[in-house]
Amino acid sequence: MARIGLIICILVISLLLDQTSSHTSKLKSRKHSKRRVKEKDGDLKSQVEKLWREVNALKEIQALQTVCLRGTKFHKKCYLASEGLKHFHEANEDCISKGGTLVVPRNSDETNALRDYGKRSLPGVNDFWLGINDMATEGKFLDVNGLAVSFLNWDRAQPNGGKRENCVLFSQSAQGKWSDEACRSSKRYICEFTIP
Ligand SMILES: [Ca+2]
Repeated sequence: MARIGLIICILVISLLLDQTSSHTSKLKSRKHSKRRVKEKDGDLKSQVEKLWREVNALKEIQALQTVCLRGTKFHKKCYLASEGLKHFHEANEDCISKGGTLVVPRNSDETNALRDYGKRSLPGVNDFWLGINDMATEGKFLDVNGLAVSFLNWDRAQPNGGKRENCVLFSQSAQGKWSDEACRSSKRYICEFTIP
């Protein structure tokens, strides 16, 4: 009887051990599959993020194409004239919200392109804002990105407004020459968009 008891006891212990080990291996495989699911989730997430980036890049290209079609294209830039009058800051913000900046002619070719486009898109308008100002330091004219402007095209006796006039206008009657003006004046403007 004692032997049978011993055998039963050994059987029970071995059964228990077997169950425990199978439970552990089940847990292990569950952990593995959880990890696999996590990895799959990560892959999907990065794929979705990549697709979003591509969609946004396409949206930007499409927006730029729309701007170039509505406005005009010159070399690696597109120009788009404003609908209404705005203070310098509002005009600047409007251009930024469209993905561009207030226009800055960098040479005489761009000046001529702007004269032509200005006459066509803003008929009867003599002057419009450029993305140039000396708000930070009087007499030191910077573009809207805060960089010094190397091409300067001042009209005779300009700039002459000192601290009262810190923003710059493009003048059609002065053949595209510049003058300084109070930034709070309401003027038409042209936004510039760089083609990547
Ligand atoms: Ca000034």
